[in-house]
Amino acid sequence: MFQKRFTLPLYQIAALLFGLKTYIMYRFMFNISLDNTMQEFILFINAIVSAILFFTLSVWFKERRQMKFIRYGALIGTLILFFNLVFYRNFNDFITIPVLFQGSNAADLGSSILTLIKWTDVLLFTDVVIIWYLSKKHVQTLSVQHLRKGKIAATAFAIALLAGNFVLAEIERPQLFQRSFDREYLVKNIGLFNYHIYDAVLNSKAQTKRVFADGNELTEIKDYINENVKSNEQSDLFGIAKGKNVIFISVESFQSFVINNELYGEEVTPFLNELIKEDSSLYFENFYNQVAQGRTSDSEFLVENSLYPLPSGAVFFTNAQNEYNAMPEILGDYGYYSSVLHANNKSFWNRDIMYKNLGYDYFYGEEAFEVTEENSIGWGLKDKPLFEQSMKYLQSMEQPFYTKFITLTNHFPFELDEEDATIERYDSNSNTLNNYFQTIRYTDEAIKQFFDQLKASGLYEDSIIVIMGDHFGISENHNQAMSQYLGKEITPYEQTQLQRVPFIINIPGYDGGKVISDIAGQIDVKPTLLNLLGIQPQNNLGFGIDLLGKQKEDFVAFRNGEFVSDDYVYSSGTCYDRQTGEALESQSDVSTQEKPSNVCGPIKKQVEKELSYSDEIIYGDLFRFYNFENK
Ligand code: GP9
Ligand code: MN
Repeated sequence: MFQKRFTLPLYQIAALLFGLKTYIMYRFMFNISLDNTMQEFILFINAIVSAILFFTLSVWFKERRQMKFIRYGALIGTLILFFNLVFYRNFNDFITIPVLFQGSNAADLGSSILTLIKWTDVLLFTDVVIIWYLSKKHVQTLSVQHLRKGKIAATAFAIALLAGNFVLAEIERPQLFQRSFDREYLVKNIGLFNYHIYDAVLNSKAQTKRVFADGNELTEIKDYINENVKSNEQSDLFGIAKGKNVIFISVESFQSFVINNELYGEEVTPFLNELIKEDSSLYFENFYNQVAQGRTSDSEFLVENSLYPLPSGAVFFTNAQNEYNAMPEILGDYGYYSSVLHANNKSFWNRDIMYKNLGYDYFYGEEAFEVTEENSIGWGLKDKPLFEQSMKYLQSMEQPFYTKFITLTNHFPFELDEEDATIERYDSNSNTLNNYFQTIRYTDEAIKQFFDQLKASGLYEDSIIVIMGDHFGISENHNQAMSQYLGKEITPYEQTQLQRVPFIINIPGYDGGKVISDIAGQIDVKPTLLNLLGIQPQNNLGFGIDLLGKQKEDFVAFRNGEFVSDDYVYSSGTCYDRQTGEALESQSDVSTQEKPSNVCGPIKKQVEKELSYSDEIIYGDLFRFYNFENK
């Protein structure tokens, strides 16, 4: 019936049928958000390209095996799509390998699985039936037998297509592979099958490092911490907030340079400027963010664990299965109910998985909020409605609670509706910086409004409110505009100073408020908060200090090995005097210099040691060998 010269070979038919089906599923059965035509295009081609690559591999087999490869390939591929679809209908997320082995998730699915399958799902197997039939009945006409050259050419062509797909993906979402971001982004850009391969590689890398660790390393690390980091003297404020709720607000891209600063004669953040002056507030003016590629998620990791994030990739993705002894877990042992309120896709930064592992009781993600065209901008729900809509959750929450808000409006590219703008735009060559003042002013107002609501609801008196910037919003690319605004040149020293983010602890009823100038970092948040709450786990392991206690560790380390110490700032290979900003010495590697003037060298060595200890803990999943006693 089939004339060889009129028909495509089966592997090409299969690639087209299967590729189109995959695209149709992405588009109409999964709920993948597409923001522009480029994304739409990438979604379409990644479906087709993956199918072409896979089915092209069949040309390496002889006739019968070729047919077998194609029909089983189509069947298994369809089953993978189908399982993902069922999983997606329940969790609104794609399957990841660790999740498959996580009892709770599978059990969740087990009971509801029948309600998640629709009878129309049978149609998903239409192409499999066609391919199966053709592969059995038309072996001769539909198989191909290329010479070696032909096989190589066909495979090379398919690989070139895949490379083209990856290039487009990288253009659409720079650093997609290094930073991982979100499963939806990965699927959207490289397709479900490539995503599964990527996920498998990421996991096996983490697993290999884990397998060779045995916990002996911990003794050395513990000694280091006792000797160099922790101080044993308790702060005067120990327990001052005992039993209070903790409301932690992680403010997106909030940098300290706007605090107590003006734009065209107007305060940028009037509410927060007032708040830090209050007797009930502690404000740390030299508090630095310490994040790496995992951005917001890295800042969360630092805060919850007092461990450093990883040098590459987001630890929320790479080591979400580790054993931790995070703040929500510790607070849980003291009767706290913990939750996160963040109106974004739950799987962003792998939060849905990581939060459970950190001990969070509940995550109010995007679907917990009413998000409309009118009340959202840029990345999603605006900060004012976020807080407004959260009040009902806070009011019905079991107390004491530990609750983390993550704001969104002040996120790059800092978009804001005209009617929400209450300060002028800046005028420079950087639109990013120009917009920034308006969005951070908006967030300042949102926090003010939230404080009013907390007071009106009676929750304020029973809580402490912590406000922290997660990381910078204005990158080095905008240094010219930044230098225009600040009225000074942005040297590497200033660049480091720009890594300061606000850290405010407001303790209603307390009247010893002050501005604290000691250097501090996100790594110090956990011990500081726990001490205020009167909690001091005996054998806690972390690299931060209680900022209100007798200090020990005297530097703030950045992930790239740079640091700020009491006296020096080490940035871009140069050692600066911290007070004057004057360069002290400049050489590519200060640690190799033995001269007495080499003041940054010894600190740099210790910073590197500390970072590598933290990495050892994470890569080796060392806490699984450690017995934490939180009470
Ligand atoms: C997304 C938000 C922003 O949920 O936390 O993440 P970022 O891009 O800042 O890391
Ligand atoms: Mn962020």
